[in-house]
Amino acid sequence: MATTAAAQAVADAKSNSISADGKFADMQKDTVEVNGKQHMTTDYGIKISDPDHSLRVASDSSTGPSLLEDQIAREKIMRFDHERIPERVVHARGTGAFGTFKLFESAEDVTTAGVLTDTSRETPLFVRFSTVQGSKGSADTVRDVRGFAVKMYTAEGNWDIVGNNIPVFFIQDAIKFPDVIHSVKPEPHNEVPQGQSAHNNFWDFIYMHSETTHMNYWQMSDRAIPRSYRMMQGFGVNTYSLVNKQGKRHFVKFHFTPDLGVHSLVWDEALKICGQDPDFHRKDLISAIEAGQFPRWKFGLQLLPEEKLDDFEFDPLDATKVWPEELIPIRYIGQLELNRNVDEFFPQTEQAAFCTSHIVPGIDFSNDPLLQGRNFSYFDTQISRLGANWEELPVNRPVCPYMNLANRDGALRHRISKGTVNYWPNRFEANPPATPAQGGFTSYPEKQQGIKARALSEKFKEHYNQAQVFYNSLSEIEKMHLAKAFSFELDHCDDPVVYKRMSERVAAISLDLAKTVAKNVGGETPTKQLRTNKGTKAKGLSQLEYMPEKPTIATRRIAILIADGFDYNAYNAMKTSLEAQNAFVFTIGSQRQGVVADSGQKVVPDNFFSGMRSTLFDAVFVPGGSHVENNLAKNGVAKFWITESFAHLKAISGVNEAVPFIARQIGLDEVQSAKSGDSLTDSYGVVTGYGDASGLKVSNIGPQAKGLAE
Ligand code: HDE
Repeated sequence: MATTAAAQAVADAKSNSISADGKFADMQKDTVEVNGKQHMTTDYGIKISDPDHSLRVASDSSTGPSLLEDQIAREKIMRFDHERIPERVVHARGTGAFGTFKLFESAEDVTTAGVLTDTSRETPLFVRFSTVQGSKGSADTVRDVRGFAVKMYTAEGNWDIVGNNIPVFFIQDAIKFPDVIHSVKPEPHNEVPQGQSAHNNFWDFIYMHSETTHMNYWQMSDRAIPRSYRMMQGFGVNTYSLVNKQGKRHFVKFHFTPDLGVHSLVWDEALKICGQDPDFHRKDLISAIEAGQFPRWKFGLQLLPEEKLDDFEFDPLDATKVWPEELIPIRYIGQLELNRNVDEFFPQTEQAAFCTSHIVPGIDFSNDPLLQGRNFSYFDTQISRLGANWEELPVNRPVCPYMNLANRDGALRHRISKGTVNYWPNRFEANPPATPAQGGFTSYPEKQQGIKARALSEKFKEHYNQAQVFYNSLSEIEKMHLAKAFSFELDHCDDPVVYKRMSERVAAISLDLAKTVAKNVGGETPTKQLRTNKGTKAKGLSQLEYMPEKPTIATRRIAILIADGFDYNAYNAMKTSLEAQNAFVFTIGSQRQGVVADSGQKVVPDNFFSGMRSTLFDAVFVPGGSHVENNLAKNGVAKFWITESFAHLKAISGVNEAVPFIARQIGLDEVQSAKSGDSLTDSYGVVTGYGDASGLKVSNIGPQAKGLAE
């Protein structure tokens, strides 16, 4: 019987019986509706008649002590006492969604993995995005690396790519991971700061470890303050292997490139949003999926034939280095789409658990020393966070058939395995292993030689070249942001040893940058470049290279400011036009009780001026009407909406009476001098005009929205 079941499992896996919503169907087995009319019960099933009072000795005239026999109250409180599981030691703050992976082009020339060769499949998946430093309750928009962890439920087992939105890492050897994380986490004596790398210990670590330089520059760039999870790249970071039918191995790096382009916040916005809406990124993801605006990423491979491993001046197995796209181009073969929000955060996102060591046949590891260490760490951390049977939890279990007669016991085992043996081989030949032909996993037979030593190969010792190329490749605006980021961070360090020698170290990359930073943070102004910088640039490093093919305002948050006496026609025309392009439009009024237009229509705003801030929107529109002079112009908060939007380079638009109002807030000559009857004025992302507003179509705002990343 068991043999037949196992054979069936292999046959099922081979027949690719998993559909795109296969994971959803799988989790339905464990999903219950809580909004129905089913009576409330205890966890052991008895119906509860009074959920509001503990059992106690009581009468009409006195309230006596509670009784120990009250299992109903004790169950409720004790379940509550144990509601939390340990938060992830890093990447504690995050959010996830389900989706699918589609393959457009088979990669059978380099791998046998079904998920990368069978173009008829749609593989269900789960993705969790996260920050690294902060705890579970910290804010979304902090300056930090973002996690981009993907779990694909393939027909041959789960495949996890546990990546980040930055293609390199701080350290080269996994043994340094506790140090780098301790240095960035809140300091041990006072548990400060939260969600920040701007403190002595982190920058001390960076100084002590020049291998962190490259990653540190990415982290100080705009990449570390994304506008949205939907607008950032994902990178596997580590080097894996792909093995084809002939047994030939290619080294590989995995890439996810967002269709919406790569966009960031400006730092002042990011800081303010931390307080104004700490859940900004999670809400952004949830609302886009809810609106059917599914985020998508192209999936690509950088491939390096095994025999070329030594052909570069850097070691391709060093995770502090990128593989330059000029030398190893990205081959895009598939698409990742997120299209279903979780039903419940705790079981589906908090209990989601990833492992770099989860690979499927056709994919293998490399000797990347960081990956080798990660392969131990993730499995171990899941056991301490979720227990031995963590892989049985609905979000973690595979959709393909799985069975291992030896792995049965352990805390909180759910599955009931029938059968009398729990070892292999056994007299029934139950639960036999699979041959490679039957889909059994075999490791790539790599020949290894060397001496046992605590060492890395020579090429790992070079730490600055790629950091210089990264910095050289940024646009002037990105460089300016990076200089400000370094200055902010080092300004928050109060130990002169830390900020003085670190600002000096910047001269290893750029003397100009080092001078700016030293001046801002109180270092000694350096006089010479510590290391020659030849000015070499490379492709794919500046995020401005990742503007979407077609600029779009879909899912961008656009605010329309109104008060009593606003021009209804202009309001309505703009709102309708924006919504037709799938923008998320919010009416922000002087009060939420209702605002009356000049022509008498009443509109109930989504929020009032002080309830929402300009920081939470990508653009703002002000219709004309008497509301401008009677209300907005007298309201400091409304005025600040415009000034602040302008300071954050948002697209701003207004018509008629709104034009001089906008002009006054931003002091822009072109807008100020625009006269009634002039055609559109379009300057610095501010689009204004007079008349019936018919010229103010979304097409005028589109180019401004495109410039938002700046
Ligand atoms: Fe992680 N990392 N990591 N990491 N990592 C964890 O595993 C670790 C590294 C990354 O959404 C932990 O389940 C070591 C690189 C993401 O659940 C832990 C090393 C990259 C997530 C762990 C690294 C990552 C984690 C903590 C150095 C980018 C969140 C909780 C060798 C490629 C996954 C957990 C999620 C989480 C260890 C370095 C990405 C402790 C030892 C490089 C996205 O196991």
